[in-house]
Amino acid sequence: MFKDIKWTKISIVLVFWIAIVTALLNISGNNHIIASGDNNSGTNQETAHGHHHQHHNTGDSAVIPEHLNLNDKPVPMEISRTGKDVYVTMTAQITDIDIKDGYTYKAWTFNGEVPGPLVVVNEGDTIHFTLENHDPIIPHSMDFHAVHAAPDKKFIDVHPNEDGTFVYQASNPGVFMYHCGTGPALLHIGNGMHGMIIVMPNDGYPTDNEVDREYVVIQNEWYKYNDLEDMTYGQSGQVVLSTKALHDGLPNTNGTVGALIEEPLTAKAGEKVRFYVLNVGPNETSSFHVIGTQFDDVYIDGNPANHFKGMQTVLLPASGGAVVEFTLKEAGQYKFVSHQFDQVEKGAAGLIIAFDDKIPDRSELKKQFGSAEKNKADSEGNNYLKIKATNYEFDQKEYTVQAGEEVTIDFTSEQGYHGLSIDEFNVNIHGRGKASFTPDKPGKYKIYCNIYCGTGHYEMEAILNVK
Ligand SMILES: [Cu+2]
Repeated sequence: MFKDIKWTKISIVLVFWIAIVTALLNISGNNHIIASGDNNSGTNQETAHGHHHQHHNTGDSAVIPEHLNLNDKPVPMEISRTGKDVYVTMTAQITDIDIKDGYTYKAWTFNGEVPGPLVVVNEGDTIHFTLENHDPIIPHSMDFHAVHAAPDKKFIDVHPNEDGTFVYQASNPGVFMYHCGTGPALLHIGNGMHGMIIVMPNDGYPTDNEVDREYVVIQNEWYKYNDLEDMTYGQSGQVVLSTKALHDGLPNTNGTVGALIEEPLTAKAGEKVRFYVLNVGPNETSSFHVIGTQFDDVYIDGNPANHFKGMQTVLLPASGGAVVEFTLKEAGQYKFVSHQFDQVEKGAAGLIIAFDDKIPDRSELKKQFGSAEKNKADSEGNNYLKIKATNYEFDQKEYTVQAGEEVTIDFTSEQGYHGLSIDEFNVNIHGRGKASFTPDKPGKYKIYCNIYCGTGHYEMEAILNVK
């Protein structure tokens, strides 16, 4: 009897201490992840959302450990039609987006694009939508503003490495937003999960016959990386305009600073141009305006019934769309902006150029308007090498440069953690970085990974061919 009590006491004390030690280990484990970005500990695997508050306390951007080395190649959206049934498959994935020079955002995306790919259906279509979730730890979902559906049945979470299919009708025409609705929705939208779906009206727009050219323009804003507190209480860092290709051959950009300045839209003077515009927010309104013209016809939210004439600026609430039509009477360069000019300072400007004669090729325009840095890289030609590494290979087997000229290597590990060495030129980059040198003698030199990176490591080689 006495013995039993003693053992019971000892067990209780033991359980107590185990609990305390476990709790302490958990706390220190979390701090470790947050402070260093180390991914050795799995302590936050099961509660990805619950940890966001802790990330802010560090004041720096927090990549979720399981996302650290993830930069998934964009998986194209699939869309096909059988009669009035449209089958759309999209992928939730983690992909790097260069928001501006030197600021790469490990975005939560639909199909590796931010905004996500443009979806176009017709009024009355039935959408069979499948979401494939390639995010290893966080569930995602799809909320189409274009449909009527019970959110608790049709806009529900798709868990990591699973897919979900939902069926609904696009019964009303318009320019609509779609976004991930998984909580906190602000974080998922702010991190990049948004886009446009156009439901084309069965009877068209009354001005269809007047329109010569049409484009899509989307506004979104960016905050500190993955920072719900900044998204909630702070101010946007960048406000940007982007376009998605509505027809083959049109430009398709991400929402990056200067995207539509460096890759301007084009028209001929005197043509009627239509924009399908949308502001996805997540927080700010947009006051959409084209400098130097007026909107002769506007369809608020893209519904032909909401027909307005002669507007200077169209207010787009967060998740608001419109069809706007205008003419650039004189040849020249016209900027379009959000007339909330603090947003212009943050990037909310694009360019459409009206030409009297032939519209130049896109490549021609890029040369003229592309950023100085990108053009510099182009003009440096073969001696400026952008080398990317994925698991156990460099992106090319051989890189060719000219002898006697300075060579710059700009190296990034796109997948895994790799390095780049060329012994003859004392090049030794780890992970990511640049190195410059001038090879005097023509010849073939070995490029190899200088970090032991896994079982394919010993074959991770390429050749620098100096001619
Ligand atoms: Cu999401």
